[in-house]
Amino acid sequence: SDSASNASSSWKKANYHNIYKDIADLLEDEDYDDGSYGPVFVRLAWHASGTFDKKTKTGGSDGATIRFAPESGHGANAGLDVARERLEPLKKKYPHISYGDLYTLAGVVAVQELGGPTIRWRPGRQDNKVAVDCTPDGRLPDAAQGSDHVRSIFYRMGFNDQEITALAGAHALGRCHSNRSGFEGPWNASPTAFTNFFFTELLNNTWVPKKWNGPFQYVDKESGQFMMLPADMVFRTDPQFRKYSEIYAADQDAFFADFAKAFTKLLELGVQFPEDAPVYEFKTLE
Ligand code: DDH
Repeated sequence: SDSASNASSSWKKANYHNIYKDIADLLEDEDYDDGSYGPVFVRLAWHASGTFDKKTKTGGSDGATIRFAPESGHGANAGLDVARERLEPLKKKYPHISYGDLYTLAGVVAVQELGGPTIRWRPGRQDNKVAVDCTPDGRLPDAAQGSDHVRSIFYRMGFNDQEITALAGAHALGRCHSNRSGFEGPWNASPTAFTNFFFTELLNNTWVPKKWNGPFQYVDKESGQFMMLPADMVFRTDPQFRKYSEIYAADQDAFFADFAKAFTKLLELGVQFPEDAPVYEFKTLE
């Protein structure tokens, strides 16, 4: 129909360079967390995409089902309303961008502006207008579990051990919030900088169980300031994962290159891009 074809080409009318700049302007806020919405934007982009199942070709960022109940209320998505609300004025200002494109682009902007690699990104995701095709709960990883679980979740999306390890390096950014996931604390001392510190902290520290009433997690023995989830620890203890953690801890450029490829793949899982959708490589702001 006419309205369907209008909707499917509306992505052409958005100026993604301008939207990139406007998202970048939303990152800093001295009153929020460690001073940046960047980490929670990256988590939104990942959770919007990481529901993909390659066998049934369901889930992923196409449709932007993460904004609808019941998916928005899944335990793994606790706190992501904060990121969606921060971005909502841009959906009003730029009605031609889809939510799926906006949420994934926000992740790209955050990685780049916080000092990470350039992330290739394409527009053209189509939003579901109503709450259809929400994914079942349980498609995102459970932080309390180990390597078998982590592998089964990411193999379902179509990733291999190298890509899984590279993606896990995003835990250089941000922190756990006891009122969201139940876990608490940042992974390193610079949670608003995209670095390879997830791997250096993971391999160089002595990790001991945190003594508290919350869920089981690790704390670094020396300073007591940094944390690891049980599902993070597999990138140290599992030999196949550890092989890549060692490479990324020693070589930030190798991490950046592999992360950039795996993150683009993640954000594109299951998306039917229009044939004429261009690939953007945005310049960071100065
Ligand atoms: Fe994560 N993550 N994540 N994560 N994640 C949390 C926070 C952040 C797991 C669990 C948690 C990825 C993989 C995994 C980010 C990015 C990515 C929190 C804390 C939990 C729990 C939430 C809260 O309390 O606010 C588990 C388990 C896995 C896994 O691999 C098994 C991946 C692949 C990414 C990615 O972006 C590629 C980011 C960023 C944060 C910090 C959010 C914030 O608000 O700060």
